[in-house]
Amino acid sequence: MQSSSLTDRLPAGETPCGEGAYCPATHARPRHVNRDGKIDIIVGNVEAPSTIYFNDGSGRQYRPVPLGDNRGTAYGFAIADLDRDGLPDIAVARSEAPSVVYFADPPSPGR
Ligand SMILES: [Ca+2]
Repeated sequence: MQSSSLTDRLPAGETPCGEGAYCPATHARPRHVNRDGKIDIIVGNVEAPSTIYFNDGSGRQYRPVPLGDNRGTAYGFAIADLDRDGLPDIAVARSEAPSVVYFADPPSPGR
């Protein structure tokens, strides 16, 4: 019996987006999402939350953090400090769902 990882079983160009399921990725961009100086990766999906992969600094380990809901298709991202609070915000362009902006929360005391 031959075994394979979930990624090995996916069609070319697809990425896993949930346990026991996959969704097509529509957009992947290296970006500075937080301000740690390390390049992170943000991936848009079809009918699944977009995911930010935070770089641990090695460039080989990334911590996935889902972003938003599972509606529509995310096809573009812009990262900028839109509200001028000094923290990066993320705008997500989507089809078949409203586009959204996620404003970064300032760190709470103790974080
Ligand atoms: Ca901001």
